[in-house]
Amino acid sequence: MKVSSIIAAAGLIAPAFAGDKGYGNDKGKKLVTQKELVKDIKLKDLLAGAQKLQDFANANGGNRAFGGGGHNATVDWLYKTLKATGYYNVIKQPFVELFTAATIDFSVNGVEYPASYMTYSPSGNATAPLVPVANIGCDAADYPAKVSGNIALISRGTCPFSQKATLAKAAGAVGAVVYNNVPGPLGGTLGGVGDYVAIVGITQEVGTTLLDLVAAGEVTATLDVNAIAENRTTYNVIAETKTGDKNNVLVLGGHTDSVFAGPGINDDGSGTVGVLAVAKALTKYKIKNAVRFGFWSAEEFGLLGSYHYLKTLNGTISGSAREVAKIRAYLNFDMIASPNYVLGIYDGDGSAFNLTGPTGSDTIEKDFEDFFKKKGVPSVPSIFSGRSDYAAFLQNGIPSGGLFTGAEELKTEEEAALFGGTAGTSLDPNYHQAGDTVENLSKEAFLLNSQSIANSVAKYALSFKGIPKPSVAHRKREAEASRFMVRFADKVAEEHKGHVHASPCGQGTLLQ
Ligand SMILES: *[C@@H]1O[C@H](CO)[C@@H](O)[C@H](O)[C@H]1NC(C)=O
Ligand SMILES: *[C@@H]1O[C@H](CO)[C@@H](O)[C@H](O)[C@H]1NC(C)=O
Ligand SMILES: *[C@@H]1O[C@H](CO)[C@@H](O)[C@H](O)[C@H]1NC(C)=O
Ligand SMILES: *[C@@H]1O[C@H](CO)[C@@H](O)[C@H](O)[C@H]1NC(C)=O
Ligand SMILES: *[C@@H]1O[C@H](CO)[C@@H](O)[C@H](O)[C@H]1NC(C)=O
Ligand SMILES: CC(=O)N[C@H]1CO[C@H](CO)[C@@H](O)[C@@H]1O
Ligand SMILES: [Zn+2]
Repeated sequence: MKVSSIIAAAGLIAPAFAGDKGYGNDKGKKLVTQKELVKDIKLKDLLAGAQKLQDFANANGGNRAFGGGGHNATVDWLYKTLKATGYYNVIKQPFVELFTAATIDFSVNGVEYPASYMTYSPSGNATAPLVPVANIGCDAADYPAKVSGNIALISRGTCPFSQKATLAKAAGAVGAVVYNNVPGPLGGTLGGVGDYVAIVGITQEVGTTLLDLVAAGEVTATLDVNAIAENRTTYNVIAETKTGDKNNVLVLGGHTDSVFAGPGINDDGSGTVGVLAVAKALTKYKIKNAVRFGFWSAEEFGLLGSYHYLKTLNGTISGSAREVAKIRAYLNFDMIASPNYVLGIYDGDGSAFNLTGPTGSDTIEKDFEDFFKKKGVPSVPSIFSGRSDYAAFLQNGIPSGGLFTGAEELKTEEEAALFGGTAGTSLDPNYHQAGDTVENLSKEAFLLNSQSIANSVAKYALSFKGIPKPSVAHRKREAEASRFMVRFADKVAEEHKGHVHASPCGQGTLLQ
């Protein structure tokens, strides 16, 4: 349940600028080649870009969450940088969404424990006994009478956090704490505003500790959630080459916002900067197909910017529309420099996870694979679950792909053998935390992946061979298939537990 986007100005729909055909800003330039565009991507430029984003966060409370100062600075920098090239038509596309964030204090018997905010949770401040809820708290009957006036302790699982927050409130609880059912911290979202009690997430380990304490006698907890909720105007930045065939467009992008908890330099400063570096490098060359860069806002709140863009592109997420049909492929880059990385490629052909992208996604995957093969480095498939900005494109039947180096999931022994790094440790131990800084990027992954972006962009800027141009009817069928498949994504992810690089980059997208 999103707050409706009220500023959808008609003129901002797509950078389809009349009279651009044949605009001569590529006069005297040579046709782009994969080899040259790859060579143009330099680590020092990537690190300088990442430092820029770090500086924006440092100057604005340590984060780049959407609509805040750190994010505004990010958006303005992207806009100015792209505009200054003269090679792109650039727009800032505004939209309004509800932003929430909170500071949290959680202690039990006077001992402080780390707890994560659930997006859209209201404020609340209570000191009261902690009362475990039966089963997994998806049923009103799971909530004992003793919950009333006290703080409910609930296991994660099966039903959405919003259901637990609603049932706890209905049972008279004055706060709710959900413990993870797998190792690691638990942040999530209630999906929208509702009639909720203040609710936070804690690790499985702390959950076990608290259950033991309660079993040993009554314990008193303090849960203080100090939340803000405000409608914020924010922007996607869209830049399209002035030249190239506008009926056959490559779109690529990443999200520009961070979570509130940290600066978000891997998530997704890395994708932002990698894509920007390719955009800058491309300006030296002539191209055949138009290339459009999408820097999406408010991904961490549930992929809001990319969905907004596709809606305004043609009124609805429908898969049938004309502007949408001009987009031949979409490439997504969300977390490409995780410190304990794997080189993940979205499994567009479904060979690993049976979640197959629209026809052409197989070619996109293979093109990324070929790049790494040629470089002599391994790569692994990454589940195509719809948990980053590519989801809106899949739901329009647009062939898609991208790269992902991993979030909170633990590195397996097999992956450590392939990529080095530490087995049993998160691929990004700083995922959605304050430590997601410029110091903690993997330089190797950052450079390799950014070069891999360049390789694919140069290829599709010349030709979409291998990515069929579908009819509108075909797109519609593919869109329906993708929407159908996304419903199984969670189940598939569950079955592949431990081998999936599927995490929502967005805390904002974890609903249960
Ligand atoms: C960020 O930009 C929005 C939209 O222009 C503005 O309303 C808001 O005040 C800005 N936030 C900060 C912290 O400057
Ligand atoms: C919450 O309550 C405690 C004591 O009851 C108080 O010290 C604290 O300031 C309160 N926090 C807020 C945000 O009102
Ligand atoms: C945000 O805007 C929506 C729609 O205009 C409105 O219903 C809601 O009350 C606003 N919320 C806040 C916190 O201002
Ligand atoms: C793959 O998914 C399709 C539905 O999209 C299903 O019909 C098929 O049985 C699945 N195959 C396997 C091996 O799970
Ligand atoms: C780097 O990451 C580690 C965890 O791997 C974290 O403890 C540390 O604070 C981070 N450093 C910086 C400068 O952010
Ligand atoms: C804004 C825009 O491009 N609208 C188009 C959406 O698609 C229909 C056909 O499906 C066109 O008629 C509109 O012009
Ligand atoms: Zn992300």
